[in-house]
Amino acid sequence: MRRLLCLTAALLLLPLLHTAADNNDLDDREPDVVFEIAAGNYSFDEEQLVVNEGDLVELVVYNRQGQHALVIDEFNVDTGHIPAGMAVEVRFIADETGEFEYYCSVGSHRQVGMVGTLVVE
Ligand SMILES: [Cu+2]
Repeated sequence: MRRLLCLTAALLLLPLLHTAADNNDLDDREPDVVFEIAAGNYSFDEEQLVVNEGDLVELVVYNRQGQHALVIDEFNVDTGHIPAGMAVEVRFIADETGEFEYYCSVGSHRQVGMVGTLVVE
């Protein structure tokens, strides 16, 4: 049963789009922490992410429906618009402590509350 669920989850996350050439130097390393975040109708299913300063963070952002994106300005994270049914993987180094907002940059989604908080401890 567990195997089937894992397989289903893997299929849901495919195909995976790789982003931005500027993240290539991070591709060879194992991330310190990985979050899978689903984007749906004007919300993310994870409203708070907690990491440690210096972590190599990987976000796998899956778009269930509609058009969405995930942006964290302070860390130059931007998935770009993710088509429905697709996932995008982004990586960054959390090299500054504090609380940072992540948000959907599509339309007015940020204004209607499609946001979350990244906490770097
Ligand atoms: Cu959105």
